[in-house]
Amino acid sequence: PVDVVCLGESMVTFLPSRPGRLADVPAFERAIGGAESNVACALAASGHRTRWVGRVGRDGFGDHLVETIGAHGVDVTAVDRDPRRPTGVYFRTAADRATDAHEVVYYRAGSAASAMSPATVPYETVADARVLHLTGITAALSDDCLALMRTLTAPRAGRPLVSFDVNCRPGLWRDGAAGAGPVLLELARRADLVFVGADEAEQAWGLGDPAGIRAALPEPAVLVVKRGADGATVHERTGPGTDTVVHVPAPRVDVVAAVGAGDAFAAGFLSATLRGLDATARLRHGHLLAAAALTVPGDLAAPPRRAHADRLAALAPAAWG
Ligand code: KDG
Repeated sequence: PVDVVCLGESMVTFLPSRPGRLADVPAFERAIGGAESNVACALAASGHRTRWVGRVGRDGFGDHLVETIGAHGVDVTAVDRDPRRPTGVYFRTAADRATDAHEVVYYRAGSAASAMSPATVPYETVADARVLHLTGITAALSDDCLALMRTLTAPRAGRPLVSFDVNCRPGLWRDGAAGAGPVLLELARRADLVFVGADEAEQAWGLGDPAGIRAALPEPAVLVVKRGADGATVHERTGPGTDTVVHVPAPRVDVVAAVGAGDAFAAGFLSATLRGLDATARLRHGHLLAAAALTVPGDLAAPPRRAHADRLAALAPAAWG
Protein backbone atom coordinates (compact mmCIF):
# COMPACT_ATOMS: atom_id res chain seq x y z
CA PRO A 1 0.00 0.00 0.00
CA VAL A 2 1.02 3.61 -0.59
CA ASP A 3 -0.04 6.95 0.90
CA VAL A 4 -0.84 8.64 -2.40
CA VAL A 5 -1.40 7.64 -6.01
CA CYS A 6 -1.09 10.47 -8.57
CA LEU A 7 -2.49 9.63 -11.99
CA GLY A 8 -1.98 11.66 -15.17
CA GLU A 9 0.15 12.45 -18.20
CA SER A 10 3.76 13.46 -17.75
CA MET A 11 5.75 14.98 -20.55
CA VAL A 12 9.29 15.87 -21.37
CA THR A 13 9.38 19.68 -21.05
CA PHE A 14 11.71 21.94 -23.00
CA LEU A 15 12.69 25.11 -21.14
CA PRO A 16 14.09 28.04 -23.14
CA SER A 17 17.79 28.92 -23.03
CA ARG A 18 16.87 32.61 -22.94
CA PRO A 19 13.81 34.88 -22.63
CA GLY A 20 11.84 35.97 -25.65
CA ARG A 21 9.30 34.76 -28.17
CA LEU A 22 9.17 31.05 -28.96
CA ALA A 23 10.00 32.01 -32.51
CA ASP A 24 13.35 33.45 -31.34
CA VAL A 25 14.51 30.91 -28.73
CA PRO A 26 17.53 29.11 -30.22
CA ALA A 27 17.88 26.19 -27.78
CA PHE A 28 15.98 24.41 -25.03
CA GLU A 29 16.94 22.48 -21.96
CA ARG A 30 15.23 19.19 -21.23
CA ALA A 31 13.23 18.93 -18.00
CA ILE A 32 10.13 17.03 -16.97
CA GLY A 33 6.55 18.21 -16.48
CA GLY A 34 3.12 16.86 -15.71
CA ALA A 35 0.96 18.23 -12.96
CA GLU A 36 0.29 14.90 -11.26
CA SER A 37 3.86 13.56 -11.31
CA ASN A 38 4.99 16.96 -9.97
CA VAL A 39 2.71 16.36 -6.99
CA ALA A 40 4.05 12.80 -6.66
CA CYS A 41 7.70 13.94 -6.68
CA ALA A 42 7.07 16.64 -4.05
CA LEU A 43 5.17 14.20 -1.83
CA ALA A 44 7.94 11.61 -2.10
CA ALA A 45 10.47 14.30 -1.17
CA SER A 46 8.30 15.10 1.86
CA GLY A 47 8.61 11.48 3.00
CA HIS A 48 5.37 9.92 1.74
CA ARG A 49 5.04 6.60 -0.09
CA THR A 50 3.86 7.73 -3.49
CA ARG A 51 3.01 6.04 -6.80
CA TRP A 52 2.66 7.68 -10.19
CA VAL A 53 0.25 5.96 -12.59
CA GLY A 54 0.74 7.15 -16.16
CA ARG A 55 1.40 6.03 -19.70
CA VAL A 56 4.42 6.77 -21.91
CA GLY A 57 5.74 5.53 -25.24
CA ARG A 58 8.39 2.86 -25.67
CA ASP A 59 10.84 5.61 -26.56
CA GLY A 60 13.75 7.46 -24.98
CA PHE A 61 11.54 10.23 -23.64
CA GLY A 62 9.38 7.62 -21.92
CA ASP A 63 12.53 6.06 -20.41
CA HIS A 64 13.65 9.48 -19.23
CA LEU A 65 10.33 10.21 -17.49
CA VAL A 66 10.15 6.83 -15.78
CA GLU A 67 13.80 7.01 -14.67
CA THR A 68 13.61 10.64 -13.48
CA ILE A 69 10.34 10.32 -11.60
CA GLY A 70 11.57 7.02 -10.13
CA ALA A 71 14.78 8.76 -9.02
CA HIS A 72 12.62 11.19 -7.02
CA GLY A 73 11.56 8.20 -4.93
CA VAL A 74 8.20 7.66 -6.61
CA ASP A 75 6.96 4.11 -7.33
CA VAL A 76 6.79 3.87 -11.14
CA THR A 77 6.05 0.16 -11.43
CA ALA A 78 2.45 0.78 -12.57
CA VAL A 79 3.45 3.03 -15.48
CA ASP A 80 2.17 1.57 -18.74
CA ARG A 81 4.26 1.64 -21.96
CA ASP A 82 2.64 2.00 -25.38
CA PRO A 83 4.58 0.36 -28.24
CA ARG A 84 3.06 2.60 -30.95
CA ARG A 85 2.09 5.97 -29.52
CA PRO A 86 4.82 8.48 -28.53
CA THR A 87 5.51 10.15 -25.19
CA GLY A 88 4.06 13.68 -25.08
CA VAL A 89 6.41 16.67 -25.03
CA TYR A 90 5.96 20.39 -24.66
CA PHE A 91 7.92 23.60 -25.08
CA ARG A 92 7.57 26.81 -23.10
CA THR A 93 9.01 30.32 -23.12
CA ALA A 94 10.19 32.27 -20.07
CA ALA A 95 7.35 34.04 -18.26
CA ASP A 96 7.18 37.83 -18.13
CA ARG A 97 7.94 38.64 -14.47
CA ALA A 98 5.14 41.18 -14.11
CA THR A 99 2.33 39.50 -16.03
CA ASP A 100 3.38 35.81 -16.12
CA ALA A 101 2.68 35.92 -19.88
CA HIS A 102 4.43 33.09 -21.70
CA GLU A 103 3.93 30.70 -24.58
CA VAL A 104 3.28 26.97 -24.23
CA VAL A 105 3.18 24.58 -27.17
CA TYR A 106 2.08 21.00 -26.53
CA TYR A 107 2.88 17.99 -28.74
CA ARG A 108 0.64 15.52 -26.95
CA ALA A 109 -2.36 14.85 -29.21
CA GLY A 110 -2.33 11.09 -29.82
CA SER A 111 0.27 10.55 -27.10
CA ALA A 112 0.58 7.28 -25.19
CA ALA A 113 -1.08 8.92 -22.18
CA SER A 114 -4.03 10.15 -24.23
CA ALA A 115 -4.93 6.46 -24.73
CA MET A 116 -5.37 5.89 -20.98
CA SER A 117 -8.80 4.44 -20.33
CA PRO A 118 -10.65 2.30 -17.79
CA ALA A 119 -9.22 -0.67 -19.75
CA THR A 120 -5.55 0.37 -19.47
CA VAL A 121 -5.67 1.34 -15.78
CA PRO A 122 -6.72 -1.58 -13.58
CA TYR A 123 -8.50 -0.19 -10.51
CA GLU A 124 -6.08 -2.16 -8.27
CA THR A 125 -3.27 0.26 -9.23
CA VAL A 126 -5.07 3.04 -7.31
CA ALA A 127 -7.19 1.13 -4.78
CA ASP A 128 -4.49 0.60 -2.11
CA ALA A 129 -3.80 4.32 -1.62
CA ARG A 130 -5.05 6.55 1.18
CA VAL A 131 -5.34 9.42 -1.32
CA LEU A 132 -5.88 9.36 -5.09
CA HIS A 133 -4.80 12.66 -6.66
CA LEU A 134 -6.25 13.61 -10.07
CA THR A 135 -6.50 16.78 -12.14
CA GLY A 136 -8.78 18.27 -14.78
CA ILE A 137 -5.96 18.05 -17.33
CA THR A 138 -6.56 14.30 -17.76
CA ALA A 139 -10.23 14.90 -18.57
CA ALA A 140 -9.18 17.08 -21.53
CA LEU A 141 -6.82 14.57 -23.15
CA SER A 142 -9.33 12.29 -24.91
CA ASP A 143 -12.74 10.68 -24.54
CA ASP A 144 -11.02 7.57 -23.12
CA CYS A 145 -9.23 9.69 -20.52
CA LEU A 146 -12.50 11.38 -19.58
CA ALA A 147 -14.12 7.96 -19.19
CA LEU A 148 -11.24 6.98 -16.90
CA MET A 149 -11.75 10.11 -14.80
CA ARG A 150 -15.45 9.32 -14.46
CA THR A 151 -14.63 5.76 -13.37
CA LEU A 152 -12.06 6.88 -10.82
CA THR A 153 -14.33 9.52 -9.29
CA ALA A 154 -17.44 7.32 -9.21
CA PRO A 155 -18.78 6.62 -5.73
CA ARG A 156 -17.64 3.19 -4.51
CA ALA A 157 -17.24 1.58 -1.11
CA GLY A 158 -13.79 2.03 0.42
CA ARG A 159 -12.43 4.23 -2.35
CA PRO A 160 -9.34 6.31 -1.48
CA LEU A 161 -9.91 9.95 -0.60
CA VAL A 162 -10.18 11.55 -4.04
CA SER A 163 -8.22 14.80 -4.40
CA PHE A 164 -8.96 16.85 -7.53
CA ASP A 165 -7.04 19.88 -8.75
CA VAL A 166 -9.25 21.63 -11.32
CA ASN A 167 -6.22 22.71 -13.43
CA CYS A 168 -8.30 24.31 -16.20
CA ARG A 169 -6.13 24.43 -19.35
CA PRO A 170 -8.43 26.02 -21.97
CA GLY A 171 -5.91 25.30 -24.75
CA LEU A 172 -6.42 21.56 -24.26
CA TRP A 173 -10.22 21.62 -24.60
CA ARG A 174 -12.00 21.55 -27.93
CA ASP A 175 -14.22 24.52 -26.94
CA GLY A 176 -11.78 26.25 -24.60
CA ALA A 177 -12.94 27.22 -21.11
CA ALA A 178 -16.61 27.03 -22.18
CA GLY A 179 -16.25 23.32 -22.99
CA ALA A 180 -14.15 22.64 -19.90
CA GLY A 181 -16.47 24.26 -17.36
CA PRO A 182 -19.29 21.72 -17.07
CA VAL A 183 -16.97 18.68 -17.13
CA LEU A 184 -14.62 20.14 -14.54
CA LEU A 185 -17.57 21.00 -12.30
CA GLU A 186 -19.01 17.48 -12.65
CA LEU A 187 -15.69 15.89 -11.68
CA ALA A 188 -14.99 18.34 -8.86
CA ARG A 189 -18.38 17.61 -7.31
CA ARG A 190 -17.48 13.90 -7.11
CA ALA A 191 -14.19 14.51 -5.26
CA ASP A 192 -13.56 14.67 -1.52
CA LEU A 193 -10.95 17.43 -1.67
CA VAL A 194 -10.81 20.08 -4.41
CA PHE A 195 -8.12 22.64 -5.27
CA VAL A 196 -9.09 25.50 -7.56
CA GLY A 197 -7.55 28.86 -8.44
CA ALA A 198 -9.99 31.78 -8.19
CA ASP A 199 -8.78 32.81 -11.67
CA GLU A 200 -9.61 29.43 -13.20
CA ALA A 201 -12.98 29.28 -11.39
CA GLU A 202 -13.74 32.62 -13.04
CA GLN A 203 -12.58 31.31 -16.42
CA ALA A 204 -14.40 27.96 -16.26
CA TRP A 205 -17.50 28.81 -14.22
CA GLY A 206 -17.74 32.60 -14.09
CA LEU A 207 -17.30 32.44 -10.30
CA GLY A 208 -14.58 34.46 -8.57
CA ASP A 209 -15.10 34.64 -4.82
CA PRO A 210 -14.57 31.64 -2.52
CA ALA A 211 -18.13 31.73 -1.09
CA GLY A 212 -19.64 31.65 -4.60
CA ILE A 213 -17.39 28.77 -5.61
CA ARG A 214 -18.40 26.86 -2.49
CA ALA A 215 -22.08 27.45 -3.26
CA ALA A 216 -21.60 25.86 -6.71
CA LEU A 217 -19.52 23.05 -5.27
CA PRO A 218 -21.11 21.99 -1.98
CA GLU A 219 -20.25 18.26 -2.04
CA PRO A 220 -16.50 17.95 -1.37
CA ALA A 221 -15.71 17.85 2.34
CA VAL A 222 -12.78 20.18 1.72
CA LEU A 223 -12.52 22.98 -0.87
CA VAL A 224 -9.34 25.02 -1.26
CA VAL A 225 -9.54 28.26 -3.25
CA LYS A 226 -6.16 29.71 -4.22
CA ARG A 227 -5.67 33.39 -4.95
CA GLY A 228 -1.99 33.60 -5.86
CA ALA A 229 -0.12 36.21 -3.84
CA ASP A 230 -3.32 36.92 -1.86
CA GLY A 231 -3.19 33.49 -0.26
CA ALA A 232 -5.60 30.59 -0.05
CA THR A 233 -8.86 29.80 1.71
CA VAL A 234 -10.04 26.40 2.89
CA HIS A 235 -13.72 25.60 3.36
CA GLU A 236 -14.06 22.48 5.46
CA ARG A 237 -17.37 20.83 6.20
CA THR A 238 -17.87 20.48 9.93
CA GLY A 239 -21.58 19.63 9.96
CA PRO A 240 -24.53 19.34 7.59
CA GLY A 241 -24.44 22.55 5.53
CA THR A 242 -21.84 24.05 7.88
CA ASP A 243 -18.24 24.94 7.00
CA THR A 244 -15.32 26.30 8.90
CA VAL A 245 -13.44 28.76 6.73
CA VAL A 246 -9.74 29.51 7.21
CA HIS A 247 -7.64 31.90 5.15
CA VAL A 248 -3.84 32.03 5.15
CA PRO A 249 -1.97 34.74 3.21
CA ALA A 250 0.92 33.64 0.97
CA PRO A 251 4.50 34.53 1.90
CA ARG A 252 6.08 37.13 -0.41
CA VAL A 253 8.59 35.64 -2.83
CA ASP A 254 10.47 36.84 -5.90
CA VAL A 255 8.68 34.83 -8.57
CA VAL A 256 10.89 33.27 -11.24
CA ALA A 257 8.15 31.13 -12.86
CA ALA A 258 4.69 30.24 -11.62
CA VAL A 259 4.73 26.86 -13.40
CA GLY A 260 4.49 23.99 -10.95
CA ALA A 261 3.46 26.20 -8.02
CA GLY A 262 -0.10 24.88 -7.93
CA ASP A 263 1.19 21.31 -7.92
CA ALA A 264 3.62 22.09 -5.11
CA PHE A 265 0.80 23.73 -3.15
CA ALA A 266 -1.35 20.62 -3.54
CA ALA A 267 1.56 18.43 -2.39
CA GLY A 268 2.17 20.53 0.71
CA PHE A 269 -1.52 20.57 1.59
CA LEU A 270 -1.86 16.81 1.00
CA SER A 271 1.26 16.03 3.01
CA ALA A 272 -0.09 18.00 5.98
CA THR A 273 -3.49 16.31 5.52
CA LEU A 274 -1.87 12.85 5.65
CA ARG A 275 -0.13 13.95 8.85
CA GLY A 276 -3.45 15.03 10.40
CA LEU A 277 -2.47 18.73 10.74
CA ASP A 278 -5.05 21.49 11.19
CA ALA A 279 -6.37 23.74 8.41
CA THR A 280 -3.94 26.60 9.04
CA ALA A 281 -0.95 24.23 8.98
CA ARG A 282 -2.24 22.51 5.83
CA LEU A 283 -2.49 25.87 4.03
CA ARG A 284 0.92 26.97 5.31
CA HIS A 285 2.58 23.77 4.10
CA GLY A 286 0.89 24.34 0.73
CA HIS A 287 2.26 27.88 0.56
CA LEU A 288 5.76 26.79 1.62
CA LEU A 289 6.10 24.20 -1.11
CA ALA A 290 4.58 26.62 -3.64
CA ALA A 291 7.14 29.26 -2.62
CA ALA A 292 9.94 26.79 -3.40
CA ALA A 293 8.46 26.06 -6.85
CA LEU A 294 7.85 29.77 -7.61
CA THR A 295 11.53 30.55 -7.22
CA VAL A 296 12.87 28.09 -9.85
CA PRO A 297 12.34 28.20 -13.65
CA GLY A 298 11.03 24.63 -14.08
CA ASP A 299 8.18 22.66 -12.51
CA LEU A 300 10.09 20.97 -9.70
CA ALA A 301 11.93 22.52 -6.77
CA ALA A 302 13.52 20.64 -3.90
CA PRO A 303 10.97 21.20 -1.12
CA PRO A 304 12.16 22.10 2.37
CA ARG A 305 12.75 19.03 4.55
CA ARG A 306 9.85 18.12 6.80
CA ALA A 307 11.41 19.39 10.03
CA HIS A 308 12.40 22.65 8.33
CA ALA A 309 8.92 23.08 6.84
CA ASP A 310 7.41 22.46 10.28
CA ARG A 311 9.56 25.23 11.77
CA LEU A 312 8.58 27.67 8.99
CA ALA A 313 4.89 26.74 9.30
CA ALA A 314 5.07 27.38 13.04
CA LEU A 315 6.30 30.99 12.64
CA ALA A 316 4.05 33.60 14.24
CA PRO A 317 1.10 34.82 12.12
CA ALA A 318 2.89 38.16 11.59
CA ALA A 319 5.56 36.37 9.53
CA TRP A 320 2.76 35.17 7.28
CA GLY A 321 1.65 38.67 6.28
O1 KDG B 1 1.25 22.29 -13.46
C1 KDG B 1 2.34 22.27 -14.32
C2 KDG B 1 1.84 21.65 -15.55
O2 KDG B 1 1.00 22.53 -16.21
C3 KDG B 1 2.90 21.27 -16.51
O3 KDG B 1 3.86 20.43 -15.94
C4 KDG B 1 2.35 20.65 -17.77
O4 KDG B 1 0.90 19.00 -16.93
C5 KDG B 1 1.07 19.93 -17.62
C6 KDG B 1 -0.03 20.44 -18.43
O5 KDG B 1 -0.73 19.59 -18.94
O6 KDG B 1 -0.24 21.64 -18.55
